[in-house]
Amino acid sequence: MKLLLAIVNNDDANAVNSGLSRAGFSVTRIATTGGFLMTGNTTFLVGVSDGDVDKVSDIIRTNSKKRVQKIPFEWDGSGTQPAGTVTVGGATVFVLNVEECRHL
Ligand code: 2BA
Repeated sequence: MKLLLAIVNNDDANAVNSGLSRAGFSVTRIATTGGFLMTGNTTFLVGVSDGDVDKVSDIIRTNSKKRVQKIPFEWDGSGTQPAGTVTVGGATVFVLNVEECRHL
């Protein structure tokens, strides 16, 4: 079994939630905050069998967009995109091994 921690843009969260629920996956969503932009995002916890990891990833990918956002503070980082901006998303997904899941 795996636990997916998926960090998603708030603007995509309802679409991701609906996509996962319609496909029969149980999800928990947590209101979180990105440490760099210091703005809200949504983290989904999704416990699934090993064989469903790709299916869940596909649903998250399909419903998550890339966005260019302004950095709300002075930043001297270099890059190929407009100064003072970063590309956020689609989604950042961590896949963790789960020893056991108990519904008590
Ligand atoms: P934030 O921390 O607010 O980061 C927003 C975007 O800013 C990131 O987009 C990335 O493009 C850029 N960024 C983040 N840290 C940076 C840094 N130290 N220097 C330069 N640019 C930086 P994403 O990579 O798509 O990440 C979106 C959100 O996902 C992040 O929001 C954070 O909440 C989470 N995240 C991403 N990678 C993570 C990681 N390795 N560990 C924990 N959370 C992560």
